Amino acid sequence: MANNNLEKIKMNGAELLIKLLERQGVETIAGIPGGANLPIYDALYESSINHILVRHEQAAGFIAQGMSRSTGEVAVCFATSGPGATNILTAIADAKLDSVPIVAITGQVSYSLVGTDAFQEVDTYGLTLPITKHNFLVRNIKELIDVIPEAFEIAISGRPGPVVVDIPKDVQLQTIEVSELPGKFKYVVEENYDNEAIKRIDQAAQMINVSKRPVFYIGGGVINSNASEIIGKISKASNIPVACTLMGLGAISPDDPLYIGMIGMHGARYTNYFMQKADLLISLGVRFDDRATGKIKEFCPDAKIIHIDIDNAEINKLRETQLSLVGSIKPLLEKLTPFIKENDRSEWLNELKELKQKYPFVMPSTNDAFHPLNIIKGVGDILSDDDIVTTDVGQHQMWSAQAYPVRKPRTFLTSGGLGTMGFGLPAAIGAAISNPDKKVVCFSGDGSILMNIQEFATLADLQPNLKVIIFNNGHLGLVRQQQELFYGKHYIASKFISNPDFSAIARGFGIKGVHIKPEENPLEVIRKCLMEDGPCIINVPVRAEENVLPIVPPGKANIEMMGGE
Ligand SMILES: Cc1ncc(C[n+]2csc(CCOP(=O)(O)OP(=O)(O)O)c2C)c(N)n1
Repeated sequence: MANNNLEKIKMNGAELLIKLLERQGVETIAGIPGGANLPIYDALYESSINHILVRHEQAAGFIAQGMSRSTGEVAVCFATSGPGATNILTAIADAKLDSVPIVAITGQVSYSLVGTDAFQEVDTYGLTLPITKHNFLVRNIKELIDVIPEAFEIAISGRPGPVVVDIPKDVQLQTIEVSELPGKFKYVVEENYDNEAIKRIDQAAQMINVSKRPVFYIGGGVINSNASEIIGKISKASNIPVACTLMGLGAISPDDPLYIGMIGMHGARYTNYFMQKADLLISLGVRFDDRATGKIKEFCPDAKIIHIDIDNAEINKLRETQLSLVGSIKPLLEKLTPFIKENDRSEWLNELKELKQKYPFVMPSTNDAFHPLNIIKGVGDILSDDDIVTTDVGQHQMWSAQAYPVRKPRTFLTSGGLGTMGFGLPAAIGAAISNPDKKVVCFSGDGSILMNIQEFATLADLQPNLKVIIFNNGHLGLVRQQQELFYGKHYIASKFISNPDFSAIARGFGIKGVHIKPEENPLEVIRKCLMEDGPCIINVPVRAEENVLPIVPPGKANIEMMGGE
């Protein structure tokens, strides 16, 4: 415990919580008050912490995610007991699957009433057990002093993830006299390797040195461990091409000549074909997710696997590994680099060149100004490398992953593991709050935006520099596409019967709304909106029958992809 020179002062649990959060450096918290967390809000009244009143608790969770994903820091959200807590569950589950460090603090009915079906009581601890990295039900005020810094430590250490702290109302009101409070938790990356680990680092280098056809296969873990730069260096010195998963986008710039794009379900043909020929996969911060690997048995069948990951549980989970290193990726690569020999690998790079020429990623004609791929690429040309893009979930998400030039880590925020419609807008609000000097754009669909559209009100409150571009196809597009391709065109529940006027809705909430007309140039309208400050909702009508291609059919190998030629 660090002495912070406090006189012994008396405070209640809620005041103690807020002091502890201030000491962790928390500047902004999103949430909604209610009966079971009102003492916490009362303590917040005196605090320097800024509060964002959202209109649905799920958005509070995703705002915290947007803050955290864009900065790498732990972010906090609040919800009351019962429905407040259940509303925030989706954002917590989403953070777990994408390894995002957030701390969700929920109010609970008084401890003496827990288990009695009291008003607004749900078992938040039980509900969040399988979807958190860790969770706490705080039983008395003394526990709080240690639980809060511990929650931050758990959220950010090792493989990051969400932590829930459920605080009963009577604990919030209990009093305590304290003179010392814990200081800010600082995450220190372990860099002590035993002889066994050093031997394996050497073996990994040998495997890389003798490989004729190596590929880096990198994911979100690379971004979490800030390892992009060192991967770029090794790749350049030894001519090793780099492929990303959806979560790895931004770890390497698309302008890098050795970058071969996103692999998997919607990867370019040449990327998936090239991966298939690898004799060594240097897998970094990935989890061999089926969207990336396709049919796992047929994924890179001739490749030996080196797997480097912070989470031991990922090793050999889905694919047998020939050599694994468990730890933070960046320091492990720093140890590995001196042993890796320079190599021109000209044959391998020639194969890449040929495949790329023969099976490139095919963009639509530039005359097709309303095609989402052209618009997304065009927005990428307008925005700077540091600006931030978020997506919702559906076709527009995959088009964004294919065409948006993500040049830096933490600038492309998307719900990868859970694939949650409704993620985009609140995540963008969180990113905008943490990065007030950057432009933020959310690519959404007419289905997804309606899942958290109430947050237009939060946009009106905060006036962030945030634009939402809605690709409006009148459908749940990705569902329609699956029905067309894999369910015999049995279109059910994928076409909307009515279609709201999103620009009018935006104006109804007090923010600017723009509807792009067929005779207009969509990118010119968007460019003008992007040059103006403040929030704006831009509705772009797009063709319903457009598909995301290529696509790997469910259960098939990546090289069995359809379309995109
Ligand atoms: C909360 C949630 N419910 C259902 C789904 C299943 N789902 C995946 S994509 C999709 C359609 C998304 O439609 P829209 O947001 O309009 O985007 P589009 O595919 O048309 O670009 C649906 C329903 C989901 N991912 N998340």
